[in-house]
Formats: sequence, C-alpha cells, structure tokens
Amino acid sequence: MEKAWRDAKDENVGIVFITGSTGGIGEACAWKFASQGAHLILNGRDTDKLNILRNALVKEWGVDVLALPFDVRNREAAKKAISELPPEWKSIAVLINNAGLVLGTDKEFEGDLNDWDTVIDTNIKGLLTVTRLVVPGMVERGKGHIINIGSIAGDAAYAGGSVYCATKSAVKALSDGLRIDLVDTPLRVSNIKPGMVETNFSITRYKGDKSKADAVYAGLKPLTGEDIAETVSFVVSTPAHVQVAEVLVMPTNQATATVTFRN
Ligand code: 8X3
Repeated sequence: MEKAWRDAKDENVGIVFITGSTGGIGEACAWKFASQGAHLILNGRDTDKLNILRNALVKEWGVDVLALPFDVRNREAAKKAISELPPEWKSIAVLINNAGLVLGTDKEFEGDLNDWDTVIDTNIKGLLTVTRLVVPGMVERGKGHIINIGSIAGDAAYAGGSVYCATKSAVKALSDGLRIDLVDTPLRVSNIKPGMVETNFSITRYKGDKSKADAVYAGLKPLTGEDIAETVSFVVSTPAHVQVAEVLVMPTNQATATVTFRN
C-alpha cells in the first residue's frame, strides 16, 4: 500500500490500542491501522516481540508506536501501565480487545482447572480490566470505539470447547452490556466474531502439536489475521452515526462452528 494514500486521508484514525498484538489477529490489526496512519499502543506479554514489531512498523509506515508490555491477567500491571501513559498517548481512539486464547479440548468434567483459569482470566477478566481502564478516558473525551474480538464460539458451544465457548459468550454479553451503558455517548462498541482463522490459535490449543493444529484447517481455506483486520478496519471506518454491533466472519467453506466442507 502506498504511503501517499495514508497521507492523503483527511483524518487519521488516531491512537489505536491493541492487546495481544504480537501475533495473529492483533498483529494484523497493527499492520492494517499503521498503514492508515494510526499511531499504535501495542500490548503483549513478550517485550522483545513487541519491540521487534514496533521497529518494523515504524520503519515501514513512519507512525508512532508505543510498546506497552503487560499480561492482561495482571490487574496491577495493567493499571500501572495505562495510568502512567505519557500525556501524548492518553487519547486512545480505538481499543481492540484482542488478547485471548484457548487451551485444550477437554470435556467440561475432565479438563485442567489451571488451564481454564488462564483462559477465563485472559478472555474475560483481562478484557474487562483493559476496558475498565481505557473507556473512562474515551467517555471524558466523547470519542472512542471499542472492538472486542469475540468468536463464533460465543454463539453456541461445541464439543471440546465448553470453557472457551463460555468465555466468548461472555465477550458477547460484555460487548452488549457496554453498548447499553454507552448508549448516551458518541462511543461505539463492536463485537467481531471470527470463525476459523489460521494463526497460533490452534497451536496454542494443542500445546505446540502442529500436526493436530494443521488438521483443524485441512482441506479448506481458513481466514487469516489480515482478513479479520480488514473487517475491523471497515467497522472502525464507518461514519460516526453507524455502529456495527456484531460481525460474524467465516471462511466460505465454514457454515457453523462445526459444519465445514473440506476437499
Ligand atoms: C475461534 C473459532 O471455532 O475455532 O474463536 O473456536 S473456533
């Protein structure tokens, strides 16, 4: 994409804060918004990865990028990082609550309780923590868009996904609730619900077993992080009076979380 296109835009998106930005959908959103001239606050757990990504984005697009390493599960670290943002970074225009994961495919009566803590603490409590810390500033400024990365898994439970599906149902409820709570403001809330996206998602789920992860996408063309970033970008780019509440995005050969066609 030409940099001139970016410069020609009437108005930049502003500052975009992305959680879990060092891979997959989060990283793709970082590249997409940088290409549009947005300045980025990149959160993730891995400081080295954040710095590498920051340097690459700055080099390619000349935008300002702030690396903000913390684990969204660590409430105190999140509070410190966000409350101590330098003044020029405080006016966050778009919050992309992307950090999330799944561990395992166990039945609900057999799974690992510690794994489930990790998934619940990240996908629900981490999202809520960051929302709680960032949205008051948006309300004060009368400007902001909260993008929650939900999932098709939030629409109905599937075998081996019980707890993950529950967390993504929670993301839907938290998105709907926030939209209600912000109805008398100019702020917008969107829940983006991807189906099959080939990222590290399944590798994490299968704890590094790449062959099991590959089997998830075998015989069909899954979405990429970039496909979801395009969707997020569209949702953010709509006129201020338009609030895209939800988007369910799947590969063409996926019809529900469990119905797919494979060659
Ligand atoms: C990812 C979609 O169907 O693999 O959130 O759970 S699915």
